[in-house]
Amino acid sequence: MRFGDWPQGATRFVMILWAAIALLVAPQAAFAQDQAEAPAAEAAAAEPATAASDATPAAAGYEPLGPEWIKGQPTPGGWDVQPQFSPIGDTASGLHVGLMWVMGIICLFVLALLLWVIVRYRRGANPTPSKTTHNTFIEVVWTLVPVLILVGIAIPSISLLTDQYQSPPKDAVTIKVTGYQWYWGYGYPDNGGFEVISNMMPEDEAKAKGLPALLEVDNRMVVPVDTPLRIQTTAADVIHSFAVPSLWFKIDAVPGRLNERLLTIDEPGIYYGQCSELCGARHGYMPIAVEALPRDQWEAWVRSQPGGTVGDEAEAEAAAPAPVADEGGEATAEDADGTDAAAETN
Ligand SMILES: [Cu+2]
Repeated sequence: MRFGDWPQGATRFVMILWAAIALLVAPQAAFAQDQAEAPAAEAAAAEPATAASDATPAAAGYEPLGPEWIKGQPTPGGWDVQPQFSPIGDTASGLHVGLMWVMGIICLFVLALLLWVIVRYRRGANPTPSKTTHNTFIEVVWTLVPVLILVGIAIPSISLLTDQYQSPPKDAVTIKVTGYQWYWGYGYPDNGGFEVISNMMPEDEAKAKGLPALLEVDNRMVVPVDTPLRIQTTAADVIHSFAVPSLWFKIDAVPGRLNERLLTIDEPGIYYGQCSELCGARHGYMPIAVEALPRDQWEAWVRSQPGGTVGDEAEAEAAAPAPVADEGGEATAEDADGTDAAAETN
């Protein structure tokens, strides 16, 4: 090969490869998007029948949903993000899949270039190496193309970021989540101000009921489905983090502060999460169980709580002091039996 030949060859190779990648990327990204959306759509389509048979009888009173309603939980051997059940989760997991494709294609492209150089320009095949040091066209290409890729990634990333921190609308249902060592409290200030104390269900009991041990709780955080929820988090002792992977939701619970995020759940079901900030000896034993119910069943649940009110009832009773559920006694007793020392070592 003569001096000056290889840059042209290389340029042609790079151009052809980029054209091929451009052709590949567009349909695959669209395919990935479809895949991400398909399960949710199927589940939604299948929903009404199950909802009618299983959950409607409970509308009059309140029955906790059974294991057949579990939708968000880790699976053995799982390596991908959990299926998503919120609008933000759908967008974010779609972006995640798209980015994995971009990363994969770039890695393969660089690997292919590397292998090509190693084979084609080894000493045996190319005894007189070219002395070329600059090629303006290639330099412009390998500067511009990465810039365009990064801009292409930045646009959906930034819009996702702003969507995630959108303020909840005025009519959103407020739930104040308080992290305690080591259990959760769920306050409903718009519905009479009662607080539900949520401790991990003992393993034997959970297994007997067919519910996931270490994730199930005695009292779930019950919320209405398809309704904007204003989730506010705080903590009573140390920093905790309220995280539910299948709802694409994670926010720190910090003592003395109130963090807030909007959450909307697409489908009725049970969604599990865990405290995700190392908070002491029993950090691994303060799971989160979110139970999303159709609006009428959720209202029935609210009315079954001490001081629970719905809509105008809440305004009428706003002046009255709100009673607080006293299930916390058990957890407080746990605190006393020697775990204070552990808390101090955090
Ligand atoms: Cu915690």
